[in-house]
Amino acid sequence: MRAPVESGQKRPTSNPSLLAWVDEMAKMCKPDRVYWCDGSPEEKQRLTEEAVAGGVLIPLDQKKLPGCYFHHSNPNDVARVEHLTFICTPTKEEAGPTNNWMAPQEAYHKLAAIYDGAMKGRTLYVVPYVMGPARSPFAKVGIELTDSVYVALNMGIMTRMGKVALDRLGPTSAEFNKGLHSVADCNPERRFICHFPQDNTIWSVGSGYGGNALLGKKCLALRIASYLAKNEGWLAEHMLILEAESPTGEKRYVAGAFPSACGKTNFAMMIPPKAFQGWKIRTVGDDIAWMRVGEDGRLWAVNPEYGYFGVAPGTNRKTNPNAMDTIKKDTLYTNVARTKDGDVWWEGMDGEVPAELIDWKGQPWKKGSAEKAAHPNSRFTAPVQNNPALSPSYDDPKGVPIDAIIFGGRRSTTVPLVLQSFDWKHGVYLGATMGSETTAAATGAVGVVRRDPMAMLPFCGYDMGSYLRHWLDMEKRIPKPPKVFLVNWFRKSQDGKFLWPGYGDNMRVLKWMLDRCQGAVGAQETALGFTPKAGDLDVRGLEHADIAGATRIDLGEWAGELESQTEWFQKIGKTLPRELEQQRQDLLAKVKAA
Ligand code: SAT
Ligand code: MN
Repeated sequence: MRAPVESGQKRPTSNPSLLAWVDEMAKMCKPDRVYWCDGSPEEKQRLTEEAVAGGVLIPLDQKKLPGCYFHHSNPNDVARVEHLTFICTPTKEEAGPTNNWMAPQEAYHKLAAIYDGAMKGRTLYVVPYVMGPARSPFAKVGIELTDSVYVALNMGIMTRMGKVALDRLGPTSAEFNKGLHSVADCNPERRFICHFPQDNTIWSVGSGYGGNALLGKKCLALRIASYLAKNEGWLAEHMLILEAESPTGEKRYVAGAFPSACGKTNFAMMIPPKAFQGWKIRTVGDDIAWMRVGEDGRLWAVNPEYGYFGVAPGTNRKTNPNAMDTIKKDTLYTNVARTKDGDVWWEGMDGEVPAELIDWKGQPWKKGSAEKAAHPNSRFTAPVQNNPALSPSYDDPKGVPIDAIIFGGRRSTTVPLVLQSFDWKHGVYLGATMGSETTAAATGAVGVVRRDPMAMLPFCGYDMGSYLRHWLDMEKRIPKPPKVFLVNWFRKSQDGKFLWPGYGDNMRVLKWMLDRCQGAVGAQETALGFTPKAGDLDVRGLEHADIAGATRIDLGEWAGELESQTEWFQKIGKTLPRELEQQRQDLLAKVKAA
């Protein structure tokens, strides 16, 4: 057996648990070199040069886009693969009916055979990282071992990476997430994303893409963290965190769960319309929130991430000007289209469609082509510091206090623009039954409504019924709970037009929700919850909206919606909290009586 060769580098830690594990994994994967990342700017430059030399990254126009590079993934590897994602708990029941399950021993065995020698000829990068502000009691250390320099560079943007993590871990602690990742031969037949919550371990093989490969993100910060959160009494959620500062300087915070590619990044970076002069919206996080009960009895949230892994198509100066500014420098672009002179392009970008492009696969592309130039799930990876609307609180170790929790899906019908729950339990019910039309963020059919509780269906690391029970139980733990709302920016008219303009105009809905938290604005009580009545939403300067259509509750449609939730509740099965089925029945009775 070939011993792994180190690149003459002195190991930057003496932590025995860490060293022993790295050795063991290296012995299995057999890389030519083991390289420990320190997270320094010099290292970033060196790894970038290495990636360019190896054809993994292609430099873009460094005048226009300084520090920006393009990467195209294998065309068979462009999104998360939910059917190949497994929760490997000792029993199938712990993973629950909505997750794929594999027995831990079987998973270790199966993947070990693929890892065996998979890194021959390659470098194994040891990527230490912290999720959360490094000094925060919320923070968690992970170590990702990867044979992809692209992954190492992405992790350098998405997390607090390098020395900071080894310092946080210290010389003796064994408390770190063990993430092993190899692109191996990038064969979808031999692609597995396996989570071992009891071992605080993730094994990912056969994919180099986003949520499959950047193990700090969905794998640790959601799947493993949700399991830890349940045991420790906190919440790890697929939520943006937004700061709203009023003209009088009062800051309030909301957390919002939306499925992948449903506008979380846009909402978190929103620029309010002119009528809301003096309001400032800032981003604390755009994808993940870890929330704990503070000493004051409120729910406090941190963003465990350090960068944005955002969807490129549809991002433009109108939909998200702050994102456009964020991605002007030091950004990695994956699977977008390019111009011949090294600029980037995607569907839905501002201005004229260029006559000729290089498409995401590297092929020549002409305007009018039936094929899309950028992949619909093409992405940018950019550091949070680039965001002109970054909240200074993003790095606050204690987090920010949450006033409102927002659940939202992509629904063409039925679900109104905004609905306030009657109470916490009803709010949990609204989150638990939330549906959304599927997007390109995961492989599979696009546009099909599926139930996606709290936008966590693909990210919950344990049994869904127990997860919903945990949400209900949190009520007892939070003396001053946030108010809970359901929103839908995507409702359409009979002829297929959006009823609500969305984007910056969502400020109008946000303002109503914030005012509701303070009892400062009216609402009408419907069978399903509180909605704004005419005059409650600030619509000064609003054009092209059918407010009545967007906010309407159609009791006939809702009777159907409530009936159809039975199937979903049956799928969750015997661990479904009784209270949630009771909520459904009570609402159905009210809707039928109305
Ligand atoms: O690929 S990721 O899972 O990181 C992005 C997403 O689907 O939300
Ligand atoms: Mn996401």
